[in-house]
Formats: sequence, C-alpha cells, structure tokens
Amino acid sequence: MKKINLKKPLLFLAYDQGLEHGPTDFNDKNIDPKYIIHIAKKGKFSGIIFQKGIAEKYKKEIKASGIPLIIKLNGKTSLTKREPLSMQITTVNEAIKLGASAVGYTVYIGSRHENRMFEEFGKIEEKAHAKGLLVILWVYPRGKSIKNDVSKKNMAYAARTGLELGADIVKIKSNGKVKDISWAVKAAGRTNLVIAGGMKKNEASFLNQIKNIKEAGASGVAIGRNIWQSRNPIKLAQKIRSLLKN
Ligand code: FBP
Repeated sequence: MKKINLKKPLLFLAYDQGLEHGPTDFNDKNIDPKYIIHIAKKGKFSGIIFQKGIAEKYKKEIKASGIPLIIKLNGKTSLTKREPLSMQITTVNEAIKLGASAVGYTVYIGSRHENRMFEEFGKIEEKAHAKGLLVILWVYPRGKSIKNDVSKKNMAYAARTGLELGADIVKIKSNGKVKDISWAVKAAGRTNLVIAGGMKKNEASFLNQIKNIKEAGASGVAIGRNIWQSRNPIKLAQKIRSLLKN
C-alpha cells in the first residue's frame, strides 16, 4: 500500500465519472482506464480514484504505476432524478484487497437522505481508520433544499461536515473566490481541504483557479475532466503541481 503524504500539496486524479455521469465525458482515448493510469504515473499524482471494478480489472497496471489508489466506496448514476442518495457499493476490506491507501465516499448534504449516507459513512470511517487507511469525503450540498451549492455558506458547511464526520480529506466544489475558499479551509480545521475540478475550462482560467486555491490555503485539488480531457494532461499536471508548491 503506497502512502499518501498529507504534508505535501495534494493532486488527485478522479476517474469515477464513468459511473456518475456515464461515458458521455469520454473520447476514444480517455475512455480507456490504461490511459488514465499512464497520466497518473507520468503526472506524478498524489493518488488515483477509481470505483472497484476498474481497480480489479486494471490491478496490474495500477500496481506498476506506483501511484496510491483510492477506492470510491459509494456511487450512483445520473439517470435517477430523485433526491440525491448514494449508497455503498463495496467495502473497506475489498478496498484493502485491491491495494487501496484510502477510501472515498460522497455525502449529499441538504438531501432528504443525508442521514442514511451519514450513518453508512460513520461505519466506513471507523473501519477504515482502524485498518490504517485514509478517508476522503466528497461533500456536495444538493437536493431540492439547496439553492446555490457553491455559496460561501454552503462551501464552508461542506468543509465543516468533513471535519465533523471524521474525514482526513474533504473534497468540495468551489465558486473560485479566494476569500470563500479560505473561509472553507478554516471551517475544515485539521481536515485537509481539496477542491473538485468541474467541467472542462480553458487552460488559462483553470490555472487561475488553481492559483486561487493555493492562495486560499487549501491542501490541493481532486480533478478529473480538466486533466484527462486536456490535450496535454501531463504537462498540465506539471503546471498545477508547480502552482500548488509556490
Ligand atoms: P471533475 O473534476 O471531473 O469534476 O471530477 C470531480 C468529481 O467529484 C468526480 O469525482 C465525480 O465523478 C464528479 O465530480 C461528480 O460531479 P457531479 O456530481 O457534480 O456530477
């Protein structure tokens, strides 16, 4: 099991979109998990995020890359239009068998079903920590009651939820404003805060967003589409890493 160093800037490569969005995000190149593993290795990512199926089928390549593996334990498709609910698909033990260094879980705060996800996550967090794994919590305000998921208030609420629920790293969406991210960093306390990428943007505005994330004091980013939809993902990863270090 490769360790994730929480003292260094965090740059995670997310690739659970095949389930969350369907293959609609992909082209001929990035539909292949081998290409993503190659990017993670050459781009020196802090970790790569997969659902268990890809982790099982590409175990050999993941191991050879030497990049820490994060297994997402829950997930859902985008086909249901009900109040958001994402339930557990696999277990901490299975993640360990697959060689994971950390497990990931999404909660939708504000959803009618948030308590079910909290309950499930609570058990996962205890088990993962008992077995020495890091725990990464995606916290996305979502559902009928949420008017603006990236308001200053909701970003800080998401960040604080990560601390309150025992995550080592909390992943939130952001409005890109330094002062709002910085308030969310404070709200997360000793939980490391990373920012999600979102839809593909032009490189200059994406890199500007990374500068703001760094200036706000966040621990890093966990991004997918902006990397593997880029024409030159490895070069882009280098640019992001150097901005996060400065
Ligand atoms: P992106 O950088 O591609 O936005 O990925 C980040 C992420 O959190 C993924 O892990 C996840 O699949 C996706 O966003 C979910 O986003 P949403 O629920 O908004 O569709």
